[in-house]
Amino acid sequence: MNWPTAAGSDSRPDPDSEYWDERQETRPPGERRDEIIEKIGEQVRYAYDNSEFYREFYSDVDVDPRNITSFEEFEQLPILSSDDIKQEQKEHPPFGRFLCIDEEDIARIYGTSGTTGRPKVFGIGQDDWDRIGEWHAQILWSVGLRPDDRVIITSPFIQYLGSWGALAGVDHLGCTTFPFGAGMEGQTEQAVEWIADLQPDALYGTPSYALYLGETAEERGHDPAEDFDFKVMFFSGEPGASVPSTRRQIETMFDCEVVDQGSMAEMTPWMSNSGCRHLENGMHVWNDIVYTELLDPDTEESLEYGAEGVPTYTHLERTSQPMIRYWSGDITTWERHDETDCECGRTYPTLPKGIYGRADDMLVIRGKNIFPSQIEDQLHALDDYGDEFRIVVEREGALDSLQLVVEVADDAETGPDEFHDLVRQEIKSEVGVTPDVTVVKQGELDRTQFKADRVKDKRELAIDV
Ligand code: 8LE
Repeated sequence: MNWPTAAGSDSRPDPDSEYWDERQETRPPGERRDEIIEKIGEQVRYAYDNSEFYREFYSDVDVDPRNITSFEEFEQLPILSSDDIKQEQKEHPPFGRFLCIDEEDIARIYGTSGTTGRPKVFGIGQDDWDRIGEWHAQILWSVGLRPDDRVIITSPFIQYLGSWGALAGVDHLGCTTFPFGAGMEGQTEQAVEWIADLQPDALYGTPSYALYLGETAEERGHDPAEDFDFKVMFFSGEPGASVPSTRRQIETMFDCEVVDQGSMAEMTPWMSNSGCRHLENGMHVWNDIVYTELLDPDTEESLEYGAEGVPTYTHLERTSQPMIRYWSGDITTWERHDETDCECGRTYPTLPKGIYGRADDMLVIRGKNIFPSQIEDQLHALDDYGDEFRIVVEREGALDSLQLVVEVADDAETGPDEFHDLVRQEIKSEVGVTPDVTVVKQGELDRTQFKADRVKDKRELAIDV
């Protein structure tokens, strides 16, 4: 087998074709697994031969990292965590000894975009970047994009790999790209006018930004459905596009298809989790592009279809900074392709509810496990919801309290008291804990131009909301 595959092909299918590569996308899963394990073998051997980090990391394993031939052997390799990356990059700055190419051969440097702690650094070689563009183009084809489409990218062009990864795919597919960005003062108002003038066919961003954009458009007298006329919006970065009521709200507000995508920046090509134009909700797992396991959060054992666990990712053709068995810390469930009600005919597993949270975002309040995305789902389903909320968790004596600050819509038909009681009741029936609810006017809470940050857990942090 040729490993890695040659990058740089410009060939594209016929625009009427459903598939970029029909054989690859629709083959029997068993056949695909044979290819995946071969690629895993090559990837692990390559990392072992070229990275001092992996040689050290695998020094105690009972299998030969230069000759992995089965999934059973592969599953004996240790799990790599985000802390391992941070520690390694601290000790061997800036890239860590994951880097398997010479520093001078790095074509692009990206990083994590968080504001606290040492950022993680990603060095990507040109071949890897070219392959990322091709894979993203292939996946965007399944989303319904075609070369004659015009696509606006409305997430920040910072170190964030979401924007750049989307751009790489859209460029490779041959669309007209409009890398607009986000995050500057006044940029959302400008985005509204640019979109109304230029009429892009598709938009990429975060779901919370889409709602903010739609709200801003309405404030400026536009109807986003009529005046923008998007065919499809594709999202990554946070839950939302697979939170049923949020998804419906975006679909209705913009009258277009919504597609959820995204794994993690480390795992770029991060579009390897992606909905397609036929999927009702959730994402297919393109596991011959990035191999994905679902592991038990406690035992790290591999889980069957139907179970809930942590997606753990392995690059299959990465020469610059490969990640092998990388623990995402996210929570999801998965199912076999033929259990999914999707007409597309692809034979990948599916995450029917998307990624609904990070294990460390899960709030445990009075013994109940609560994901912020569950609360989001309930609120978006209320007609008079004003589109933004905050969660505050506090310890009062021995008991934890769940406090919600919720906006009521300007044109609400219910009064604030009635809305308050409705929110209390709906949330209690969903999560089993009665929240203290504060109702505020629409627009009172800050909107995000990037990823929403809606939770303050004051049990751990003594900070003001
Ligand atoms: C639910 C995938 C990308 C580049 O958009 C991104 O956000 O990468 P990043 O900044 O490394 O953040 C990764 C984390 O964002 C994931 O671990 C997960 O918690 C969250 N995330 C990304 N996409 C989704 C998501 N959560 N649904 C998604 N579609």
